[in-house]
Amino acid sequence: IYLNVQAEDSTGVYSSVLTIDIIVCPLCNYNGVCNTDSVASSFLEGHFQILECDCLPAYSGVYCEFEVDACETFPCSVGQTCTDLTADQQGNNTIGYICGPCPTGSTDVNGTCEDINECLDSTICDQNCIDTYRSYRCSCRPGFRLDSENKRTCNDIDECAVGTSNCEQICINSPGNYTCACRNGYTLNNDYATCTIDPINSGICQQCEQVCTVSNGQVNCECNLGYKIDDTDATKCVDIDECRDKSNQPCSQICTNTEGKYECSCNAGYKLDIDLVSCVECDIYHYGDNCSSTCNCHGRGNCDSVVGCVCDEHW
Ligand SMILES: [Ca+2]
Ligand SMILES: [Ca+2]
Repeated sequence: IYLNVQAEDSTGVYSSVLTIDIIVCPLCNYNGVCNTDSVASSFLEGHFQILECDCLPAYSGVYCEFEVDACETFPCSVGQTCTDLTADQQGNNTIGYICGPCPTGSTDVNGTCEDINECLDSTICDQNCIDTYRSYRCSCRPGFRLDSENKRTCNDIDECAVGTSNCEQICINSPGNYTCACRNGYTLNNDYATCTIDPINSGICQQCEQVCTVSNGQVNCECNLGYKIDDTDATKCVDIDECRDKSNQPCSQICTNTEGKYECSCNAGYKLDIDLVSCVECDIYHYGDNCSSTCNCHGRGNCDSVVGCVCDEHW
């Protein structure tokens, strides 16, 4: 559309043609005002122009026809809810959303949720503290085991009771450790575990297969830890099958008897705990026998502790 003007005087002479520029201010859907300094579209060599809209913060689009979803760009921290304000609620404010409270384990620092280092509180764990994203976990020094109920205190592992000591004759439990000792007539070796008979007794003790105690000149045969006197020959020792009594298993899952000892193992999806008798479930990143395989599901599935990644539908 041109708007041309030409004048004609009384003698019939025409003036030159004057083209009048038309500048249109759009309505901006009542959600903004037109910007007189900025042209959105220009036609007819600039003689017909449509101005751009300056939209209210809650609207976008050339003519402010779209209501902005302020949460679309995920302005809040991970784990925080985002609520998009209505245009009325927002008014002239540039921020059109409200973030919910910071998730557990984080705290608001200048509008973003920052991880809390719970370990700065030295009382939060009994022994060791490991700060993790939005959480923490406690761990224990060698010889201790984390309490499975409160996950905070560390309980001594009784190596003598669970049979994981390497003591030959006598085991004495202590907090975080254990010590070995020997029967009367024996001396503890430099390995602090095995025993050697005193030379004075070695002569009269030859009949005993393992341990020999002498009192009032009377020889008594006994056995090392993990062995018992043979029913048919009181000088001999036989291995105790710790796994045989099904009602009183030393292992929480799988028990394998060995000569003088026994070994515990776990079903797939579990690994042997540091006490060497209990089994703990694999963490969320590991699976399989003894949790030795690592899941890498690329965010498209969950790690099953037995079989590994279980993919989401369509993956
Ligand atoms: Ca101990
Ligand atoms: Ca055994």
